[in-house]
Amino acid sequence: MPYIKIPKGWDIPENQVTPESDYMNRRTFIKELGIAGVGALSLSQWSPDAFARPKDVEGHLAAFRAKPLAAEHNSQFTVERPMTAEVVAATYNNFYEFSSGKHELWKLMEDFQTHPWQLEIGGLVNNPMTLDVDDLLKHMPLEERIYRFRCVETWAMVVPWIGFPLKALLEKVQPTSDAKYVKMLTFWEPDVAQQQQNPRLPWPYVEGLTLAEAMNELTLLTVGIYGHILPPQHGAPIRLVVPWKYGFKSIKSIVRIALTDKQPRTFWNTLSPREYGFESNVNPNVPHPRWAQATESMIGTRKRYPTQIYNGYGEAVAHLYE
Ligand SMILES: Nc1nc2c(c(=O)[nH]1)N[C@H]1C(S)=C(S)[C@@H](COP(=O)(O)O)O[C@H]1N2
Ligand SMILES: [Mo]
Repeated sequence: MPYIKIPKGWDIPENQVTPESDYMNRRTFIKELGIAGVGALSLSQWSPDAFARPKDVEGHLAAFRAKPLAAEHNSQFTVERPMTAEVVAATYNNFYEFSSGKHELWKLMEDFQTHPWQLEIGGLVNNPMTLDVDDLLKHMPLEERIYRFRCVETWAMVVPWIGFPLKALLEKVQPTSDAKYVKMLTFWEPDVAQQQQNPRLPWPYVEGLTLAEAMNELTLLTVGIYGHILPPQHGAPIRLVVPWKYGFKSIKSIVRIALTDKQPRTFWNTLSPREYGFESNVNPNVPHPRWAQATESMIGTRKRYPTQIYNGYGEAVAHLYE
């Protein structure tokens, strides 16, 4: 059973290799193992729900549902498409620190410790701080927003996040006038996260936004999903959600936020700059070098929709790029 086995190093079943891991297929994976014939999978071979076992997962989710998070539903953010089923979103994830597979992360990460958790905010700010995430949760006004979410690999979902605008936190630390970018880092614990033992990958996972993007009302620091705290596989205890950009910008399990004057080097951009740009706004007219971006497929139902410019959020963000 691939999802209850903790992969050691490069022990990744071929059927779990997805386009975001093609970098490793081509340049490292084949070399490392001396195997041939691992090509890019075509999108039609993906099966977002092929391995999900609702019976096991129900028990897993019940533990989170038992801890609801109080949050005001913000009806300003609605999506015309059906919401993705919780069990589907919780069993189809991307978290490279633990695996390049998607279906087993919920199981693989069940024991990942996310409390207590410190979040440090510093760099070019007047008022740096280190916060306990549980405290932060109590002090920030939490709201629920239903957002479209679009991975660069063309899968998409519609989920209800709980969080607060990143802007609210940035206002507390007060960026200096030199600050131009917001750099964010995930934990680095190779003893816990197996794939972080691979020195060829530029750990820790880093993402970044321009200060204007980070201050946009849509940019959400997220602590919950489907009415409760985030399960580990969704990036507990605190992750970013930037709904108009491809999913890899939405960095999980953040430990540090730093205001900088230079564009940060980010994880996927370092691995493959041609394929994963720093900006990476969702755009149907700019194909990925290896696949089209004109349409997207909803996980769970596989229903296909045309990709929307800025993932449908142009009204709120297009002005940032004029
Ligand atoms: N630290 C970290 N954050 C990450 C990733 C990752 O591998 N590591 N994957 C990204 C990608 S590619 C996507 S599509 C989303 C997936 O979020 P989900 O599993 O909650 O759907 O997380 C993003 N954040
Ligand atoms: Mo992704």
